[in-house]
Amino acid sequence: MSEINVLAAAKLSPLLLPQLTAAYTVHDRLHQTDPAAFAQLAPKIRAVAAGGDSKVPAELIAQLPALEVISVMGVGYDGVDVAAAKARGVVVTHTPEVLNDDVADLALGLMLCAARQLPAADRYVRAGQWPGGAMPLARKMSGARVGIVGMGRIGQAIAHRALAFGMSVAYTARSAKADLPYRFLPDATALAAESDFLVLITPGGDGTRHLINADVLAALGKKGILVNVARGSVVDEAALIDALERGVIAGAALDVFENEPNVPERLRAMPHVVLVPHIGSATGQTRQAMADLAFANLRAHFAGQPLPTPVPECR
Ligand code: 8YV
Repeated sequence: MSEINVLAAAKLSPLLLPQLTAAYTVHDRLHQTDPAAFAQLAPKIRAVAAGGDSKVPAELIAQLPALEVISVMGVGYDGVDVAAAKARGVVVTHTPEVLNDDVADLALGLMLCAARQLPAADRYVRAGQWPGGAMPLARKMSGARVGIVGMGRIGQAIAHRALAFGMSVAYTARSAKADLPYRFLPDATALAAESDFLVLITPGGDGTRHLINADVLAALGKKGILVNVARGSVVDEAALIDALERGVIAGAALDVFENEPNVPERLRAMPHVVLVPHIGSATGQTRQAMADLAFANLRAHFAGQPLPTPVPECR
């Protein structure tokens, strides 16, 4: 164990914590559990380890005068105040690429679940309803139109998979990507109007808060299905619940929510909505790769080597 003090900003993955504690002196959520002890120790903390959904606000950064690096085990880092970190010369790292397949796989899985009503079909068999007759007919997914909001690495992995289902792919993003063969639409409303499935995989944070609002859902229309594997904050959840209840859209499949791990009762009550607990990257293989990369960033920093994956703002 070295004398380098690391604050775990949230409950860390069991795939990361042992590596960290073997190399550093780790203080597990001390700022939350023992503020007095934290105040004593804070001047010695040189690194913060966090998860994709952890909060590392400006106030916490300000309490850590010796802080050098924040390592996020996740591709999303909207919980970290990167501007405050940069202003202090603190570098932020994340874990891109290694989870692209898993999140894209889940997106396609959720599309199938929503279109073919797989969770409801499973419940139908278990409840012994089959002998009483067949289930209502579902919706075909192959050949449908998918609109992807966010065409980064994961968006492209989703598009690639959708092509194998014979789907047509369109997208919206901050700007058109000339090297991609998919149709670009200028905003989410225009994209929704031409999509059967609207799949969200754009970063969270202030820039995309409630990007999907009542108007976008109205444009998606009564045959449309919303799939969110991005961040809960991207969707106005109250507007979504209202749209689902009133039949403004056909259905939704959601991996992320505005106030995780709390999912509104009105959403949970709707049988045509598919709900999963933020499992986009949650396979053993991928979480191991993410943990290893989060650790490799810290190790490189303290060895004075180039960081494997700083966030774009810190490159
Ligand atoms: C997990 C994620 O929530 O990578 C992200 O941005 O949302 C997820 O993979 C988390 O980061 C695991 O620590």
